[in-house]
Amino acid sequence: MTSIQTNLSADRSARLLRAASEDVQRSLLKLTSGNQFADPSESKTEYMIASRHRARIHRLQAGRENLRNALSFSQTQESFLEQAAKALSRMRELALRAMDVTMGDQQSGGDERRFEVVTGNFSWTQAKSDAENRGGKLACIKSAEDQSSVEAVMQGGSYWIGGTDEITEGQWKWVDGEAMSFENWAAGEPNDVAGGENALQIYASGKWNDLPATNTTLSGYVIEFGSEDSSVPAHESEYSALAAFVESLGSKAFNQVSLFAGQTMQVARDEESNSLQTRGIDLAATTYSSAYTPDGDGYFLRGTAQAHARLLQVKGAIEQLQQDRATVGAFAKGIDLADRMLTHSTDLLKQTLGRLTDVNIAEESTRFARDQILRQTATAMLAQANIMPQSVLRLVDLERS
Ligand code: MAN
Ligand code: CA
Repeated sequence: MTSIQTNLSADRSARLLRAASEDVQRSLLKLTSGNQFADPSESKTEYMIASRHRARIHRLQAGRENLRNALSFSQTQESFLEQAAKALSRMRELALRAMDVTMGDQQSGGDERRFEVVTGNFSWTQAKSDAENRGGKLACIKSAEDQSSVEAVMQGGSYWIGGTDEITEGQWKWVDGEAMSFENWAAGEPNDVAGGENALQIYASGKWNDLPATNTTLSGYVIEFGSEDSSVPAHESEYSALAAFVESLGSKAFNQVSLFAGQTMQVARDEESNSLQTRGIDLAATTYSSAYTPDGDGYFLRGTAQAHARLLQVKGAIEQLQQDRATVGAFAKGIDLADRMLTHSTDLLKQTLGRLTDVNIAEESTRFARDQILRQTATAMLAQANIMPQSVLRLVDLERS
């Protein structure tokens, strides 16, 4: 067999083929990854610009996340303040009425207890604050008489009532703090299934069961109005329940951050760490607390003078609340604006990044096709070049033969 030392033509074809194959490879990679810089070394500057853009988009997105949290915070504040506004406006009416009461009304005595059913999907905790929001409380069944009054208003479902042992397991109390003496448990109850049943349910039968306070599948809850003390007039007991409700809002939190403890809020508004700041809302401030704190004997509206003083305090609280709601509203608007600006910047950046990195499919496909043809040609040339010596040999052979 004759060995061929050099074949210049085959060498050149192989080089061409290698180059064309690499181009085809790169085109394919770009087309499948959709990224113009399949290989960082290909275009260092553009690659670096693109990664810087990506990092900035990332930062902007974190900023938007921040703003969105702050927005939820203010929206939660606003929804509680709206409830406070309702309660305070009812408290103003009650204070007015207390100033007005005729001797006859005062002699007609106390605000008799009444039970009613409120239907809806409440957890026990939601039911408790909803009842307070309405100027009542979850029903406290303290006697057989209460038990039949509650059964009389029930409409065949099961409901939450105001008992709980959440503070000390097994020690049942009513929501007004009184220990439970009258009881009407179903057989085997309370059984604290899985250690998680701390709220009181009344079955359609009237019997009681302990249930997880988070359950929202009951028909609703039984609310109690009026006062156990027959000397307490209606406006006094309703005012007292509303006052307790407004006060309780002071301890509300959002993601473990107090909503109304008066601390100033600050949130980054842009990349240069400019920030939006807002004055805190303090529901414990005297402007509010004077409206919801009873006198030394536990009364709010005893006698015309106290009712009059109370009216002024409630008016003060309402004014403060209007200011506070305006503050929250302005803050939320600022956040919304900042969020829109960040979103706009992000969109622009994404477009730029897109232009920079997205494959121009048409261009790349054309290049791909061209490279493929080149490769095929090169392959053909190489094949041709490789058989050349054989043909020469064959000629030689022919000559030999
Ligand atoms: C059953 C009983 C109750 C318990 C509920 C929980 O009815 O075991 O004691 O509270 O299930 O759904
Ligand atoms: Ca139970």
